[in-house]
Amino acid sequence: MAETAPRPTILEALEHRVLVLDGAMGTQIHDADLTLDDFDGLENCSEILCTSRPDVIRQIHAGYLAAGADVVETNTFGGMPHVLVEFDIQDRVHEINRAAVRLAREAALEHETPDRPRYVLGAIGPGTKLVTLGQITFDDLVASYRAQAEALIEGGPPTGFNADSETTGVDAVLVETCQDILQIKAVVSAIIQAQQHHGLWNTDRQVPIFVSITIEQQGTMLVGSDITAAVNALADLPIAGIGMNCATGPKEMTEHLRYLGANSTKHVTVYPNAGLPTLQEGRTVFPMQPGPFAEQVGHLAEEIGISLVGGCCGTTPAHIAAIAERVRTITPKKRDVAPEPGCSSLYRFVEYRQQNTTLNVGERCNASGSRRFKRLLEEEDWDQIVSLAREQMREGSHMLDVNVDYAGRDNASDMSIVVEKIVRQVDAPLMLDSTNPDVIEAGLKKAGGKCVLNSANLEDGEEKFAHFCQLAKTYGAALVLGTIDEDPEEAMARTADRKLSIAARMHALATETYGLAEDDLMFDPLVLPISTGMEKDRRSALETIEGTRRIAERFPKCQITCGLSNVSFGLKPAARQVLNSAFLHELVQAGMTSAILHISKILPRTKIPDYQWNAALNLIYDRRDGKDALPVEPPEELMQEIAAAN
Ligand code: THG
Repeated sequence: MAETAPRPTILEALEHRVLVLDGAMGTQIHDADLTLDDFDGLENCSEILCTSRPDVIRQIHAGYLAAGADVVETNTFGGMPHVLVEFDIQDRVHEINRAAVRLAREAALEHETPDRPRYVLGAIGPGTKLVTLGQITFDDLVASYRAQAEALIEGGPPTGFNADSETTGVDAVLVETCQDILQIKAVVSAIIQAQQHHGLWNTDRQVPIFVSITIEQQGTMLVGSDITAAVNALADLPIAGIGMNCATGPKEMTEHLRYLGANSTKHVTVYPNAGLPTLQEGRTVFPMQPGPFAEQVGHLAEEIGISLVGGCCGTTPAHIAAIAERVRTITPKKRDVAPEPGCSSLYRFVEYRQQNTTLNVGERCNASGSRRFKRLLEEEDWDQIVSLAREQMREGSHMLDVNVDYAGRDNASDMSIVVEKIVRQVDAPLMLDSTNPDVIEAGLKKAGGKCVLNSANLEDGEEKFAHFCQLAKTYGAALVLGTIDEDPEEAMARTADRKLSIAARMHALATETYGLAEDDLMFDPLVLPISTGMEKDRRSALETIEGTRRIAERFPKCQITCGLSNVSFGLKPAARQVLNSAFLHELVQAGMTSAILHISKILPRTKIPDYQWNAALNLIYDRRDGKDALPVEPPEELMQEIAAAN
């Protein structure tokens, strides 16, 4: 007997051809002329048809498969508990989702041949409540999606032809029509948890996750995120594909898809509506006919290198047949993508490497770094906190550090509230700053963009370090790594040597053990004040500069940041301004890429008289003898102060 090749997984199939997804479910259900009885009396609950009229759903799948679809989606768009509860059938989540998987699989099996496998995607829609709009919490969303995901993937994907539709799960999950990045992070977490529950995650039967976002006609997702924010915030999540569906036709998606194709290393997918809807005699009509629709979708697939194409609202088996015909001969284009490293606000992408300047992180939303912020926190004056955040962006910050650590208050709750307020009202990526990972996680559950976590170090050993790395991994965040280790004598590295060696140890742990991307690591060589008058602090600035130089040389792909203002604690404001500015200048020469600072208090070299600049450099480089020291003009208040510290 001739041996048949094994059934390729959906990811293997995507390497060889453009796969065709099915079209709209809603229109097909509508055309079936069903009565309220068919819906078990649950008006507009299309998921119930999986159990009340399985014949109808199976027939719709069959129609798309016959038209040439390689992939069909389960009828489970609203099949999660927090949506089904609206029909009072939340206790039937497992039953309904299993029935949906079975129907799609039965139809797929009927059309599957050894040279043309057919795949089932488990559909998970956006639900009816968005985290970013405060309509549901992140944790409640994870719990709800997890229940649905557990049912969809139960049994794992088929391993061969002749799958058992009763006991196997979907080939992949499709999280679709996403309107909120935070919601996507919740669903992805839920699907991972569901796979861990079933023992599928990190095995050869892991179920791939595809995410499809919806960009409204005005050019952003419902909560305001543009494609740059979405691509960046999802880049580090373990998803196989990212794409677009719904809201518009293919033409309106072109620019967003081009960005996706050029900036995402994942598979790109698309299934547009049949054009922009119009109202005809009180009915919504999608105008694009199969021919032009398929031509545009096919053209996009060729140009951009899209792997999976299909149709959303208003598309029919005729549209899918036309697409199948159009893409039959396309071989998937190999895309060579190297995304620019960066993070994002809820709204847009921000590069880590700014042109001609550091990535400036505003330091003032910090309970121990700003008297004003501390007072506003005590007064719970959230509006003024938002104003302070906004002010820093107006001054030229690119990102905001947020630290609410303050004895006697519920720090996790404060972080949650502050981030929730800032994230929507201020277009700023956030650096969540706390020594307590639970406080940071409270912020992550409110921040749709890609955050930077500040910070992990080895002071309390590798377990706590691991906790920070895992948070970064789970939420797709970047991570500041402070050069401190367990050494009881000298925890915080004071020499360039130790700064580099601790950095190297953290780099290995973060990348090899926890799988973080190199360009998302932001080393902090930790500067201590040089203004204490104590001998042991005199070399702090220069060791930090030298440490920066060595870390930058050794890890050129990583970022480097520091809390700039630390260097001058205790000095008068005018002296701090000069010292901080000169120090930043030297750090940048050494390879520093970012700084946590008060940007409006930084002066360019040209705005500071030479003698002041020299006095600052003498202090920074600990030049005390006449030989090395730069010329400094005698007495003046500012000079006296810098000199006094020297
Ligand atoms: N590394 C990393 N994160 C950090 C630090 C660091 N986060 C906190 C801190 N250090 C950086 N942030 C600040 C914020 C404010 C000041 C210094 C560092 C500061 N504030 C004035 C003061 O204390 O005199 C107060 C000004 C006011 O009240 O308005 O100097 O090193 N990774």
